[in-house]
Amino acid sequence: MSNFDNKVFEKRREIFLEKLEGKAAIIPGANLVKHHADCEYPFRQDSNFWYLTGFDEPDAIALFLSHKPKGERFILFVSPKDIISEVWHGFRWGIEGAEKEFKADKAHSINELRDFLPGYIEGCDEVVFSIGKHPLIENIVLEIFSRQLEKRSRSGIGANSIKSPEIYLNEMRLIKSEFEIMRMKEAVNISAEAHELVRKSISSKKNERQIQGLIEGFFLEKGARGPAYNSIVASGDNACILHYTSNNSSLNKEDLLLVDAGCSLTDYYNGDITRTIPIGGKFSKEQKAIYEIVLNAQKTAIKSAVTGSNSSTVHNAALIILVEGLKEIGLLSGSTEEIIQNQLYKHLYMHRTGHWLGLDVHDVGAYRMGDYEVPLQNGMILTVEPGIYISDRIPVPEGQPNIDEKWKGIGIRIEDDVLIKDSNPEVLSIAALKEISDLEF
Ligand SMILES: [Mn+2]
Repeated sequence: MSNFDNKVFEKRREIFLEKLEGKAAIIPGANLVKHHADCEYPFRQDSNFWYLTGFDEPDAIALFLSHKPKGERFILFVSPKDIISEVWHGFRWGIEGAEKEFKADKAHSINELRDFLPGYIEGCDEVVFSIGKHPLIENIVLEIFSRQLEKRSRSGIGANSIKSPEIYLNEMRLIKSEFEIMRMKEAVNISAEAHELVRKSISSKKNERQIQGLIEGFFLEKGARGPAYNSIVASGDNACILHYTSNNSSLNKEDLLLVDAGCSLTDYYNGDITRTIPIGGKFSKEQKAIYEIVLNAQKTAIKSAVTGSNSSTVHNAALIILVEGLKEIGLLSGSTEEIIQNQLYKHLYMHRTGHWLGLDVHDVGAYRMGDYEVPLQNGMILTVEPGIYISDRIPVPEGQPNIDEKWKGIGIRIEDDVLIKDSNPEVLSIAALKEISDLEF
């Protein structure tokens, strides 16, 4: 038996097929990726493929044939059963399992893709396939498509264009169903508990790597698949490297520790949380000043994450507080409007304030299209993660104050996962404490 509720995937397929309106979609799963020699990275299914099938094996392809009658619309190509292979690499569902357990209307061996694909897509209005993302089968798809184009010029029937599946799937995945919200809460909650564990154990840890071990061990203990992305465990000045992942410096009591980590569940729902805590239990005067600015910016930004608002409004809400706070302590000068307009803060805050979160950590869905801002709607999940990073890596913009040594090496980010819910954004990561009084000991 598969571990996941088939009804969830059936419902999604139904909606997707309805949206396709006569088109045929080819959605490939992920392949194994080589780590070194004959060793591979842990398997990670493609999120779109997972979303529609719940099938967790490499080298599979799903077809969605909205031009065919009911009962002939969902086709799976999978690795066939093979005892020797399974002894070496593990269980496979095979063709029969794909039909019985995963409810494919028909399943085939992946080795037969070239034979069956032309017949399946014949008669569709358009082909739906992501060009440039699936090099192993793109040639096959393009070859079949161009053969049908030739036929079309004689018969007048057949697909004459290839569209991206993102048009249909991003829209679906951006709004989380009740079931998905439940799974996201689980992922975020385990992630938040891991941050609490770090806070409570920090005084006995000597190296960033031990913290990473603690967090990722906790994820596994809780039954998660593992970290959703490379955990960032950055003490002192390392925190000013946004995607720091070497995680191997010793911890100094005078420094802060920035941890950006979240787990991925077995069904791929992800948490993404950042906390910054004083390693020795006390913030210095300068650290506290910066922390207060970032926390204030983050809380204000979360409040603005309401239905009908948009991600730029949330970003700007944070930005205004950050800039005004930095002006107050002499790290920026001039009018707030001008500083924001000319991006004179970018040596201290160089990223956006949040992103969608779901099956992908930077989940699918547009934030804006040209000048049009995508409005926040109930069921969207947005991270809110302002920060300030003070180092001399990026030159101070002309006219802005030089940075006094006492500020350098402070890097702070606070990130929560927020469910959009009318005018009351729900902070899913609330279990990870962030008030100064909670972090000091
Ligand atoms: Mn994030």
